[in-house]
Amino acid sequence: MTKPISIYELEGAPNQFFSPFCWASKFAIAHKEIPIDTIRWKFKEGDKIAFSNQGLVPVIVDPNQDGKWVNDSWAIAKYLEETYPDRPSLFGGPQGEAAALFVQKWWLNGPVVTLMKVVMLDLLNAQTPDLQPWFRETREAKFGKLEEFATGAAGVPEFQKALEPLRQTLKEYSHLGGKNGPSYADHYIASFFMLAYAISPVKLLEKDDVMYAWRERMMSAYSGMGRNAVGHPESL
Ligand SMILES: N[C@@H](CCC(=O)N[C@@H](CS)C(=O)NCC(=O)O)C(=O)O
Repeated sequence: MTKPISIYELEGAPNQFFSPFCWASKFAIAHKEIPIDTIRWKFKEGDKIAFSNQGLVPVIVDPNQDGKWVNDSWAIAKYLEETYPDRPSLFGGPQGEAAALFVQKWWLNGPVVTLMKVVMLDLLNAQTPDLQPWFRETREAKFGKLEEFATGAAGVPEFQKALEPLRQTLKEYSHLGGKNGPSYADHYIASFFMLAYAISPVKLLEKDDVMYAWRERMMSAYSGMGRNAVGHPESL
């Protein structure tokens, strides 16, 4: 029997899991029909993952492979695909693997910034008071003064506009993985909606948007892993 894969997962308040990269890996593990064992991890707990020679989560540890560890969400997806080829595929083959990486790069280089503008102050406020100065300093190094970068709900139209290529695709296919269900590209994008769900009350999508129905499908997938998470139902 396949033993659960452990994942070091970022937790803010109790059961508040807001790391998109951790969510992407959790969706991918669930897609491979492998149980997940979450090891709660807080910002600045680098010592707990020092064995991986770096300081970011997700890190997974696979007891089915002599406790092999892998860090970085993309490396984890590729590891799962290579190690569990007989389980449902994350990429649908080598062509799909490159396409999934493209989706990820496109997302990180464009829409994600518009999303971060919407949720940034909620994300800051989600941090415990002791972590807020550090969180602000590290994020301001990247985005500039947070109060100037952040838009809150006023930035939703810009985010929705950035979703247009996804929207046009999801008008033709139920998922980025095609007509038969989600692939890793879906997991990756959905993971950022899980970030928003975990920390922000802002409504990101209108009910008549195909993206809304897709997000519903993704939240219900894998026994409702997303829907059962602690978050803001009023944001849906
Ligand atoms: N490229 C990495 C990014 C991982 C990452 O940035 N993780 C964040 C959590 S969302 C982290 O561990 N941050 C710890 C820190 O900033 O000290 C991946 O895809 O896994």
